[in-house]
Amino acid sequence: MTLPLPQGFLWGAATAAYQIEGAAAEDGRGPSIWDTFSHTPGRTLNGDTGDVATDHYHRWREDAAAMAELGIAAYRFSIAWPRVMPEGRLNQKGVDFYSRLVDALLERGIAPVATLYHWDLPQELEDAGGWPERATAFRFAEYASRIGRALGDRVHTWTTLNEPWCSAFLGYASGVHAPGRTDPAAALAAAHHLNLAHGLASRELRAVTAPADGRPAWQSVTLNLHHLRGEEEAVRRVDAVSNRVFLDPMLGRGYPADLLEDTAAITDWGFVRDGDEEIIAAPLDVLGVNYYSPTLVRQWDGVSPRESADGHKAGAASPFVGCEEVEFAAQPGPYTAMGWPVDATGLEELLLRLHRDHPGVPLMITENGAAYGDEVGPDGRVRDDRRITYLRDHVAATRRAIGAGVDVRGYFAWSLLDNFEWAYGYSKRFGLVHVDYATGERRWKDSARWYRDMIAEPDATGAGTGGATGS
Ligand code: PNW
Repeated sequence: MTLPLPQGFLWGAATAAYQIEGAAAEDGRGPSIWDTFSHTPGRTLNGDTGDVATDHYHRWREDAAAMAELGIAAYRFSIAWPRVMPEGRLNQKGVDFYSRLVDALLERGIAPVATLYHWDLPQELEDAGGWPERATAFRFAEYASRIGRALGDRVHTWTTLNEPWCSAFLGYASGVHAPGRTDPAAALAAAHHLNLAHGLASRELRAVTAPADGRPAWQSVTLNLHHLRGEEEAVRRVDAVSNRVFLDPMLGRGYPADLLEDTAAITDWGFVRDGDEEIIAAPLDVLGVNYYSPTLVRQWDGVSPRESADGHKAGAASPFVGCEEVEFAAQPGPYTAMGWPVDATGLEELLLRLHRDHPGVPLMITENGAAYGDEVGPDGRVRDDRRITYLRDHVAATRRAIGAGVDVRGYFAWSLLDNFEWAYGYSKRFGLVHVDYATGERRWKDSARWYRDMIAEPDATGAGTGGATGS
């Protein structure tokens, strides 16, 4: 059985500024929390930093040409706040970089999907308290307004935040991401101020952007929703503090009562002021969903040694605040190089759940992909068959969800290029295109050729049928 794709479905690829650009001190860019964090000994693997990364800041023309060859309809990138507004001033050279990139995309018929915040908070805002501080949300809205005015005649889709869960809970609770703080109450305040920032920025963008082609720009936000399986009470708790803490206020339901109860010992939520929930509920045209793996949870008996399959070391601070009684259980493989289980049915189930819980909200898969230890063979080829299988099965899962009535508008592979994988530095390769970090040289992996062929003929590659189960 072949499942039809909706008209105008966007096949794309995604990246993020700090992971690919480099040029950390060029053309007036200021420091972000990720510059500070990566330059602090012990924070990233091998002390890797984004100082040079893939040098996309200088190689963007070549990268745009590769996108055109892939045949993608849309490119999802992020704008570096500290490049565009260091110390709160507009930096025209920074704006010009993104303006040239957007023009190059449009010339090639590729729709620009721009994310305003993919984790690179200007350092001076962290010095003033960071996301746990309410004022940061208002600084973000100013930035949104300025960049919206500069690019709003050409950008197809605006995404306010990428994965606010990571910003709040990996940044301020477990501390494995910048700024590396371990304060659960601060993490919950950060989550609220990220929500507020999203609402305020959406309002600004709606007011100042108007694509020249007459089509209104889509407003969106991207969440890394945890697809949870396991015991009911454990699922409910983790769902509240990782999914519904963002989903519910953004989609107009306010904060869930069970979340406030579960976290009452950590904070009284006094940082939520009258009117905030209305601002956060700004209209959304499409909800971005990043999916890599499912999560398996159960109640911990309080005695036996806990599994730590959620990626943080035993004894280290957990990002799942208020979930001290939950155990993150190991799942069957195969696994990617991140140690994440490969399970495409999780994506299908997640899409169906969103469709059921929030009918009428269009969805877009803004990231999906896999890291493997790719090597260039003696013949110059990168044979990444496992990535092809991963992508094929997840595209098939997406199409099954569409066939079941879920409104999915696009699918973006993570990532266009191998890049700086945050705390893992350059050790994890997610790209369709291989990058030699010594020379900056790009080389298509087999998966890039597969993705190109799939986009050209979605039904001819095994990704168009209901057959693949992906498990
Ligand atoms: C996402 N977790 O990060 C990001 O949006 C990308 O920048 C990143 O490169 C990609 O996924 C692959 O990791 C995540 O611990 C990092 O649950 C960590 C988690 C989830 C997403």
